[in-house]
Amino acid sequence: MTETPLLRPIGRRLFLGLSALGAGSLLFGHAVTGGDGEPGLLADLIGQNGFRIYTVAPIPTFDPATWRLALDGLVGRPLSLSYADLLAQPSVEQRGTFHCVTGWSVPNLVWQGVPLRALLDTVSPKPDAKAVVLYSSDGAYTDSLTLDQALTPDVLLAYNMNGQPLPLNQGLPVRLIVPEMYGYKSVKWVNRIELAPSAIDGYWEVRGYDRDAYLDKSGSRAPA
Ligand SMILES: Nc1nc2c(c(=O)[nH]1)N[C@H]1C(S)=C(S)[C@@H](COP(=O)(O)O)O[C@H]1N2
Ligand SMILES: [Mo]
Repeated sequence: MTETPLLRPIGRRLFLGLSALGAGSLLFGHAVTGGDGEPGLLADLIGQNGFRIYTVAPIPTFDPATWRLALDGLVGRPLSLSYADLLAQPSVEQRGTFHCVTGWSVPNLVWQGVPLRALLDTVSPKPDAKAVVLYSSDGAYTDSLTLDQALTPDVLLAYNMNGQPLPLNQGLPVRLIVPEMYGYKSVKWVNRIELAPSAIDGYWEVRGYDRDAYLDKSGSRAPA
């Protein structure tokens, strides 16, 4: 299994990129330095609990007064949730291990959030909706799931990690958690979920990774 690209530490590009990241990201981690880095990755920082903090674009700001999560596309009833609306939804807590395809994992995490399935029920997907496309407020990162994958009960829009709101650089206010798949499906800073006729290649999938990122596959990198 080939899994080197994201592992290579970031060199000059990181330092060029860091100025755009703002102070927030630096409060939570040190830069991993040296080497030339993966084309497409802006920063690789050391986070809490063994996380490596990845971003492909400057970390977006979060204003709870103006932030919205849109559910739209092939739906009967589009929805726009404020942060307060999101926190008011019935929530669940799940324990799990977070796995990046490059080889690092973080065990024993408790995620709290809203099952994606519950929100999808609310918007009434149309019969031709077969996938969800997730967008990030960083303006760059995307990913998708088939509708069947998105309806899996443990797929979560998580806003708390270990009892605390997500750190800004880990997706504040909300990120996707797909327990059965590698972390690249776990879009941070989700601000739009579009119901679509088919799945699309997300940010890393355009760069060679499989759309189906199941952990038990013997390598989710597409053959070169
Ligand atoms: N918006 C956004 N979401 C993202 C990424 C990213 O760069 N930008 N990286 C993905 C990858 S490859 C992984 S492994 C996890 C890393 O999560 P962390 O930064 O909280 O460690 O976020 C995923 N979601
Ligand atoms: Mo990853």
